[in-house]
Amino acid sequence: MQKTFAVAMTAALLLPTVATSAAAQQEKITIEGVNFLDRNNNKKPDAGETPRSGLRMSAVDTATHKVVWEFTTGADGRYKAVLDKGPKYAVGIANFGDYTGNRAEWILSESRADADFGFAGYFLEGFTFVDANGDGDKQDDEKTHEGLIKVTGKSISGVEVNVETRSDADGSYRFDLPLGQYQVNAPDLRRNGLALAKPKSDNDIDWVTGTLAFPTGSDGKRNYRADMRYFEPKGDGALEDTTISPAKDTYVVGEQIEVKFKLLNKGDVPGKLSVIMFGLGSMDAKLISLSDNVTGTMQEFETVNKLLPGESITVVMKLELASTELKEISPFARPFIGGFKDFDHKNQGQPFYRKIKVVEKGTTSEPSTTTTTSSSSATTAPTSTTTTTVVAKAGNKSGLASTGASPLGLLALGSVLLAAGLGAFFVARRRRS
Ligand SMILES: [Ca+2]
Ligand SMILES: [Ca+2]
Ligand SMILES: [Ca+2]
Repeated sequence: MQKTFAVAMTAALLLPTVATSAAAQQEKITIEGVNFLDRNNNKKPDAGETPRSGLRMSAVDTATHKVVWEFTTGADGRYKAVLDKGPKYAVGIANFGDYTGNRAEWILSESRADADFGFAGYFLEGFTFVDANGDGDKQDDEKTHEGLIKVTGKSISGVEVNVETRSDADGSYRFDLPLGQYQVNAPDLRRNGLALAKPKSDNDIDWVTGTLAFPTGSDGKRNYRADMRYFEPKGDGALEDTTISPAKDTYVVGEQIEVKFKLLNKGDVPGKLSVIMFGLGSMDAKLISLSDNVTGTMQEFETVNKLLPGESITVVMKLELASTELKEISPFARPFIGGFKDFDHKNQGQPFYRKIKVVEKGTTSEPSTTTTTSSSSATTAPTSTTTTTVVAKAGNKSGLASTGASPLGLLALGSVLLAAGLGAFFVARRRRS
């Protein structure tokens, strides 16, 4: 800045000298041109290429190094220097800022009308509209929207860039950006019931992230394209195949179980799914682990990633049972996916709810080792004897009658057929009493 200021001061002091020394009949030359953003990089100002305003320009006599003309461009980006014929001049721009130019200066001693400066920036453009027929292009009857397309990032000099625009009536939009690193974000049109359509070509923005980062800094490209086509999705998340392992009729407090189920995207829009564990109170179990494809608590969690249409994941949760109050394991997928309503509410997991029976340790109805081991061997013996007898006789009906099996034996037989362990246990208890 200081240097520029010094140059300007020098120019101011010199100007009167130039003026007085210039004879009235001094022949003049005119150097003029335009400063513009050269989108198509052909070094010529074309229709639609934005003029660059606010540029400080100067003409320097190359022999004397004296500044003989200074100017700052206006909205049209144009300049016009009328100079004495004779010297050779260097006409240039003080500071290109976050741009590069196609040339640093013009060295001229004759008039020139197209002494232009083309600036290089980045150009992002494309179309955004509701692609009702899904063909990838915008037909006249297809609507645009009011959503704002946003670009954020930093220019090479570190200036924060945060700009936004709407599309024109034809669905087109364009950004002129200084050299830098940027990301474009597609408008969020969920409130309008619109989602980004599945990409049909490289022009389409990623429908999962709705963003495009550019440039990478290595591709040498200046023109970027990102089309943002929308459609009305029919979201459908589903939950299936809930299992509890080990599979048992009865579980004991303190026991660990593994609950597994599948989350599926059966709709046409990518999105996260969230799950509520119905019937699982905070005191009913302790969460040992949750598979890393979901995040949240024991009672409520969501997928880490969006699921693509047709994609499914298996969620595994390990629980330590803590209460006999737990009656059902019922994972339920919330009827929303990717922020859109679920089209089919019947497949959120309801058909796969699992009943569960949890009992306190020691009250299990299974043959209890504590009962038998605490009993004397004499008491235990009749249990096994009875069971053995009944089972043996069950195989021979006539034998059963002839040997005169006790009514107790017959009762035991029924119990044995229903639940062998249970029957035997009661028989043993009754005999003892
Ligand atoms: Ca051009
Ligand atoms: Ca279309
Ligand atoms: Ca569903």
